[in-house]
Parts: sequence; C-alpha cells; structure tokens
Amino acid sequence: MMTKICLILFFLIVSASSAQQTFIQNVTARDITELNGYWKIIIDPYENGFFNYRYQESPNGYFKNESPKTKSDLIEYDFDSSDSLLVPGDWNTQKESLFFYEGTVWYKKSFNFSPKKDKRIFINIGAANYNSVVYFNGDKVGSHTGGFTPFAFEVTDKIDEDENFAVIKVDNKRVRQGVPTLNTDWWNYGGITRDVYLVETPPTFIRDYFIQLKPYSTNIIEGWIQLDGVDLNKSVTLSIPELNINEIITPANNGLAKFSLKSNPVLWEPNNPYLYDISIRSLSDTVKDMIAFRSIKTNGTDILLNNKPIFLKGISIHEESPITHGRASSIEDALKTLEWVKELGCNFIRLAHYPHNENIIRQAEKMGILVWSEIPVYWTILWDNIETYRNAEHQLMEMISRDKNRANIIIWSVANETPRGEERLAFLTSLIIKAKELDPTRLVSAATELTYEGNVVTLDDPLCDYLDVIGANEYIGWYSRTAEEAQLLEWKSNFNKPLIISEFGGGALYGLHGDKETRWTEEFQENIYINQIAMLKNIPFLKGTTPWILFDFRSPRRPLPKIQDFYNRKGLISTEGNKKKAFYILKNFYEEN
Ligand code: GCB
Repeated sequence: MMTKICLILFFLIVSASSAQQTFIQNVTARDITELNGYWKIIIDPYENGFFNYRYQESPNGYFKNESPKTKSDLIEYDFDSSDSLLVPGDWNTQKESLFFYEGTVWYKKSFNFSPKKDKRIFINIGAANYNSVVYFNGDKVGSHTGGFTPFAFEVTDKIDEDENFAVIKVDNKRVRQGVPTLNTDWWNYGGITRDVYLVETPPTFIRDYFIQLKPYSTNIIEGWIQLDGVDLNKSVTLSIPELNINEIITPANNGLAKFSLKSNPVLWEPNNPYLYDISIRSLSDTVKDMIAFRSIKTNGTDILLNNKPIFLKGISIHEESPITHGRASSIEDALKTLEWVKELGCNFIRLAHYPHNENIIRQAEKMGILVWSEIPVYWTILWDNIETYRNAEHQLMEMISRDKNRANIIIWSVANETPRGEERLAFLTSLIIKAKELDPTRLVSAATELTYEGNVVTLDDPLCDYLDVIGANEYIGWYSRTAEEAQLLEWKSNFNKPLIISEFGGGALYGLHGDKETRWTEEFQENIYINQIAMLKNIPFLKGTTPWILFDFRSPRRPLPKIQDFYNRKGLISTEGNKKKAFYILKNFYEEN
C-alpha cells in the first residue's frame, strides 16, 4: 500500500510542470482565419531539416523556408517547388508512397494576413499526429506531443504586416515510451489531421469556460470563466436568455470568474437533446456557445441520467472516415457515422481509443447520443516511466479541456486493456485522481480484462476499486471459446458498480457467406452476436455495451490477404458501407430493449 501511495504522489508531483502552449475554448466561435487547404510539404525521414550532421538541432532548418535564389546558393530544399498535402488530412491516404510512412513531414503554408490593431494572434492546430514543432515566420513558437488533441501558440509578436508563413514539422514515428506505445491495433495516420486556424482576440479575452450542472444536482448551474490578458479583474457577464440568466461575475486577480446559479433548465437526454444558447461577455470580448444540462451519477450497479436508470446501447467507433477512408474530421464524416449509429438503435458511442474530433461530439450532442471518450493509454505502455505518465496526463487534460462543456460526454476513460500490476495501478489511479480534479461532473471508467475460472467470469481487477463504471472487453467466440459457450458463463463481480461490456465481437468479410463454424463469414460473426446477446441478458449488473465495432477500420496488424488486407474486419458495416448480418442482430436487441 505504502509503495502505491508513494508512486501516486510521485506521479502527481511531477505532473505539475507547465508547458508554453495555450488552449482556447470553442475556437470556431472566435474571430478565425482558416489555414486549411493545400500546404507545401517536404518528406524528411532522416530529419535532415531539423538536425545538422552532428545530430544537433539546427538553427537553419527547413523552418526558415529558404530556397536557392542565385546560381551559387547551396540550399538543398525548396518548399514552393515541392509537393503538397491537404490539411486537415492524414498523409497516408493522400499519397500512395506515404501509405506506410512513419517519420517526419514538414508542412509549410504562406498566406497574406493583416492583423487588426491591438489584437492578439494565436495559431491553433486541432490535432497533428504525433510530435509537432511549430514555427512562425522562421521562429520556433513551440512543440506538442500527442496526436488527438488541440494546441495553440501565441504569435502576436511574430506576425508580419502582410506576408506570413507557418511551418509545422509533424513526426508520427512510434516510440516505446509514447502514448500510445509501439503496438496498437489501428493505423498510425500521420499529418495535420484537424483544422488549423489563426485566432484573433482582444488583448484581454475569454480564453476558457466550464458551464454545467453542479454534480448530483439538477437545479444549480455552476462553473467558471477564465480571462487571459491584462484586465483580469474586470467583470464578465454570463447570459442564458431562455433561463433569464444574466449574471455579472467579478473575477479574482488571476482572471478566474466562478459562479453558481439556481435555475431549472430543461434536462438534456437522448429523447430530448435540449441545448441552450449562451453568451459570455467581457469588457472587450464575446463568445457564444450552445450548452446542455444533465446530471449523471451511479447508484449501486445503476447508471442514472437525470436521476433515472439508463441502459447504454452503444457501439465502438474508430476515427476513420466513411467517406475518404482516412482519418475523419469533417461534419460530413460525423453525420454519416452517426446516421448509422442511430439506425442501429444506439443511444451511446464509445469513441475509441483516443479523443476524436470535436465535430462528431457536437453532432452527437445535437442528436441525443451519449459519449464515452478515452485517451490512448492502450495495452502495454511504460508504466514506470515518468515522461510517459506526464504525456498521458497531458493528453487527458487536453481532452477534458476541449470537451468539458459537452453534456453528452458522460464517461472519461483512462485506459484500454492494460495488464494488472502495481505500477500500472499507481499510474492509472493517478490519472483517475487527475480526471476527477479537472472535472468532478463526470464518471470515470477504463476498459479492463476479465478473469475466467471454468465457467465463472469474475470482475476482479483491483483498478475497478477506483472506477465509477467498470468497462470490460471480452471476445468469447473469437479469441477464446466457442460462441455458444458464452451462454454457459456465470458472471460475478467483486464490486457494487455498473458494468459496460466495452468490447465484444468477431471478424467477417462483407459478402463472404458460409456456415456459422467458418471464420470470416458473416454467419460466423452473426452467431457470435446471437450468443453474446443471450449472455448479456443474464448479467444483472450490466448497464451498457459498446460492441467492437461500427465499421471495418485499417490496421497494420491485419495482413491476411483477400480477407483482411490490412483492415480489422470486426465492423458491423464494411468500408463500402454495406451492413453485415450481425448489424441486424444488434439492431434488434437494441430496439427491443
Ligand atoms: C481489443 C482492442 C481493440 C482491438 C480489438 C481486436 O481488445 O481493445 O483495440 O482492435 O481487441 O479486434 O482485437
């Protein structure tokens, strides 16, 4: 016990250090200039544009954006006569030669921009996988690790009157100490995968806010507004016209304005996804958003949404586009995906295994779909490495920062299928403490593994002590036992907590038919679902499921020719958008319950 407490303290202490990057809440509601579209690129597997031949960071790397100008110039690169890539987008599906590429690509965009007087300017990158170094007009402004969360840097004193250029070095090399680590079951898409914006703000602006119902209540709206700049103690006004709220709040010296208001909002729920227009005004800034209110908690083995028990009819999803078949990021990607989610009869999605783009979360909120969101603490990362912990915690913080105002998110998940042990337990409990500290309004979970003894399955992972909701993955009928054996199992739990079976399923190639004993046929997959559903009905503490997975997705671990061809085939829908037989089995189950 003592070692564990020491380890937790260790992780919490080291995590206190700060980075130079900043975060801007609800960035699209600001005064923005898109830097999307084509960027010039240089593929740099040896990082020649970054290191000199002594392997030291070079002061004259590609970020200087030079090119040979005279016949005697020795400059060995030139962005403007190089190739281009679309942003947002992964590089793997845009160029055949980059399909399996893992390494550095330099992106450069030149643009005209005339900053307005007395404005602050930030460059905001929605996500870039995995390590990014950002330069503005030839100067380094910062770096970022983690492929799925936004980051911003102030460039006010770097911007020029008219012609400007941004360079971003993006490196998707997998590393053992990374989060995720070397080994995953999804495609390591590289590139600037989400929108890039220049954001203009007044000198003092509303940088962030958190508005939600007080935990366990349905009639107290509370939270905070964070100003950034110089006039930090000038009052701010929070307005929710429909609730007759027009609250003037005075911030503390650090610009943090806290509030707590009595109100009786219409509660958001899947059948009535009610959102309120809100606005926040300060002396010099205004931000508008749409915010919903709901309460979420557990009671014994129940999950209570607005104090009523709910069964989470879910499905797992990877962030792959049903339209481009690369990384998803657009509203169109989100709408197509969620149309299938609705057709399946779901009220819940598990966005696996990393934070997905904001579009899908916001669209799901409008459509009444609840969300489980997770960080890529996946399989066997380095539990005893302090940098790995710091990285995981940073990604958790960035996920929560961006999405804390989305009422449809009810679960933050800190890990997937991690091996039991002291160091892992200390690592994950530290993350759980951090998640609760950053956001006491939501439930925390993790996808754990089960213990089998004969036909008895027990939930006994010590991590579950610290979770609000237990997630558990199992592949009965695919990786273990036969599909039929699922029905013989007796389920036990060492915890008085709700369970979500966060994964089950099996692979099938759409259009491949045979008997239910033949792997990869739709019938084999269908039979797994039939038996799983029969089993699920007999787990008393089961409060939700997110089977694996809505549609087939790319994975380098899946090379079987003519069947997988580098796709994980456990989807209920093929890449072409065809529904497999198991889709209808699950749909039936969800519609009947
Ligand atoms: C799992 C993982 C998931 C894999 C899946 C599979 O347990 O959590 O990332 O893709 O199994 O298909 O094996």
